[in-house]
Amino acid sequence: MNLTIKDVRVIVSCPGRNFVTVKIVTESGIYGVGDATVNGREMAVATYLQEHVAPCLIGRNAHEIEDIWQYLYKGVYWRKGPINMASISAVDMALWDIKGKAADLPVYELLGGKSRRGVSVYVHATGETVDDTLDRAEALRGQGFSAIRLQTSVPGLAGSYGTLGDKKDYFELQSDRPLPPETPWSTRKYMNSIEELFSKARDRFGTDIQLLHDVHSRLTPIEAARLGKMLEPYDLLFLEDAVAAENQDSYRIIRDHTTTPLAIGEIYNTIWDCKEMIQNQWIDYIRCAATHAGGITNLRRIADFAAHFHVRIAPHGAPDLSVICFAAQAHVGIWAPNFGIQEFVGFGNETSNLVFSHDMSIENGMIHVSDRPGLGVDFNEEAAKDYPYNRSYLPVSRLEDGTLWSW
Ligand code: EZ4
Ligand code: CO
Repeated sequence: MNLTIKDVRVIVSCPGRNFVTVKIVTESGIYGVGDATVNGREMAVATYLQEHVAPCLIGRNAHEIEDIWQYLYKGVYWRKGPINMASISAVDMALWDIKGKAADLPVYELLGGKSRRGVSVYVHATGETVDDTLDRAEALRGQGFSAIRLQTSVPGLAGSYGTLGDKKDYFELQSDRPLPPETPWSTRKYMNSIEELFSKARDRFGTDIQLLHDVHSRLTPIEAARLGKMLEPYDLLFLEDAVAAENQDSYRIIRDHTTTPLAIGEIYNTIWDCKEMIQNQWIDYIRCAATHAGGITNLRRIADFAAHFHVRIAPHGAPDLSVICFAAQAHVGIWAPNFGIQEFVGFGNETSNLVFSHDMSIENGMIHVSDRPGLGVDFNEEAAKDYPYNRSYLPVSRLEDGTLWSW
């Protein structure tokens, strides 16, 4: 079987949301697909792949996943960075897909086989009011989900993080405006309202259900410490992104004050971004995504490193990651001995399913991973042509006096 790479195609499409997809084709006809989407900066990755990465791959043996990974990481000289790492990630996923197809085995078998029956997920309940949010959570419970992230608009701050606004679902573009939308933030209003959401949730659902919350990096370390203490009685599975952590030491401050479990990692690109917080056991879950943290090869390395420090993986599962990323994470998740939980907002909508096809299914809050060779996801290039790229930005956040804040 001749697995020499003969073509590397980079396709940017918008079947609901923008996705950057890589398709690597070998002489044998076997091809693989990967996800390189960096939400709001898609064309930067596409150009990087097309202009700088693709030429280096033509003629290479697709089996040499590790050497190609090292070549694109060390060989670039500049290392790290979201654009570079998303490009490496997509190439890596596509090569694992090819290796699986060539071996006639699903990727999880190549990683070491299944460690569990399925991949447990948590879903999102978001609403404009506490009651609205809890009604949605109840509906999700009815569908068999038992781990639910709760987000409610902060009273007096329309469109605060986590709510959908006028969107039907997560798979619609979050911004169809010419420039980033601006949303307001007030830590005082948030801190004064957040406890009610969780106390009412426990009153209504009891202690069987697992609850989560995403702070989206809005707090300082000492504020996050106070929030963690405030939410301790409600027994969260984890509190996500309490603080933006370019400075990993911030998590030591939170950890010193609260037993609420902590999670972070969706914007991290390498193990270097989270090394100190993992080895010092300041966090409980590392949330790196296959698309942003170096593909299957590097997600596996992060998982293995974290396992030594009681840190479990809980990969990012946002709608701006394509189903290819989701499948890659499902293969890692069903294998990783220290898998924790997978974020899940659905496999897409009618439009995105025309472009990405897969046979994963969900039952009782657990994903059944595809047994097809490779990743088990396909990308329909013809269908993608009907959905051209549509520039879209993530929102920015400002304090009520106009100061730019973390979104
Ligand atoms: O805001 O993926 O946990 N999920 C999240 C996401 C992120 C987006 C950014 O592109 O925080 O909704
Ligand atoms: Co998040």
